[in-house]
Amino acid sequence: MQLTANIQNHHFDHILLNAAGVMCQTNEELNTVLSSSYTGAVVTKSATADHRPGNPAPRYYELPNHLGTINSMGLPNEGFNYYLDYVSTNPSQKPIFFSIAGLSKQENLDMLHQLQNSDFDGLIELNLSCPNVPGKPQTAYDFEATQQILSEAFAFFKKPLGVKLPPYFDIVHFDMIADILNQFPLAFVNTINSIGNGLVIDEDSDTVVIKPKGGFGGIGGTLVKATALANVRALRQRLNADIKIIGTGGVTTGRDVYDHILCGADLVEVGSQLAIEGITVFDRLERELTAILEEKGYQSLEEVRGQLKVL
Ligand code: RRO
Repeated sequence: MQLTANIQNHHFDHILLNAAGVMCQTNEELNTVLSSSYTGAVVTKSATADHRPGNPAPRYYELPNHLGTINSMGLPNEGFNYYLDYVSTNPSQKPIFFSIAGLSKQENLDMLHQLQNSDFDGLIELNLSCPNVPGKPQTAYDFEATQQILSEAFAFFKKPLGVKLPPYFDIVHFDMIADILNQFPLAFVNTINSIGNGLVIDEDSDTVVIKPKGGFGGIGGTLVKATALANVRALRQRLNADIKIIGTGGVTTGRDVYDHILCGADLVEVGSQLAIEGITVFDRLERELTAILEEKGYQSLEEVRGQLKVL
């Protein structure tokens, strides 16, 4: 069974890849994701202009009973130039998503200018949804700021550009963000980032489990699946057909991948479960997905994508 997808002129031989932040900070990690026979691409750790160590540890925690994860990494990354060097020597034929998360609008626009003027021929993901930098709100919860940065970016930026969104929880907010995104020639929308500012408590010690921000952090994994599916579905129903959707959130089984596709995802990213299970997660997920498709008698993903039934 062929499990493929396209975003603009980029072809993906497999629909799975890492979610930004997991297994993608160093060259070695990026190479690991690319070298899997079951990934269609890699996305780099969101870059800031300069190297950042991120927040103090402990800053990542796996909840018991496979519920998911909480993180407040704080945007640790090697700096924009490190990833620009990496992509210029892309060791594989697979597309690369270059993720950026500047600490200001100007920092994002400066990085986009550099990408525009570079030889990079992959896709760019503008992360408007990091929940973990103290004092910096998630841009995409500010509709005016989102419209503004996209207007300024698309005034000069011509390469395939998408945005990474936080989860929305209100139908009016789905309408509002879709109205904004539809004004721009976006290549894709990636939904969802972690659910920001959750709080997890250790039952033995009555303490929080991560240090930054008094224990508040982004929630990922099984806990967020329903929210992720709702966002994929709601945006697929509202966005122009030429804006592709990357579904992220709550993927631990092939059934979860299948559900994202039913809701309209073109590609599916794996974050928490990749951190927990390692690179072989892609092999397992693709096998489980293929088994479901075969059992249901489907020949291709096209027969499933967006075909969720309602009552
Ligand atoms: O580095 C982080 O703390 C982080 C980022 Br940039 C993000 O976009 N999402 C997340 O859960 N953590």
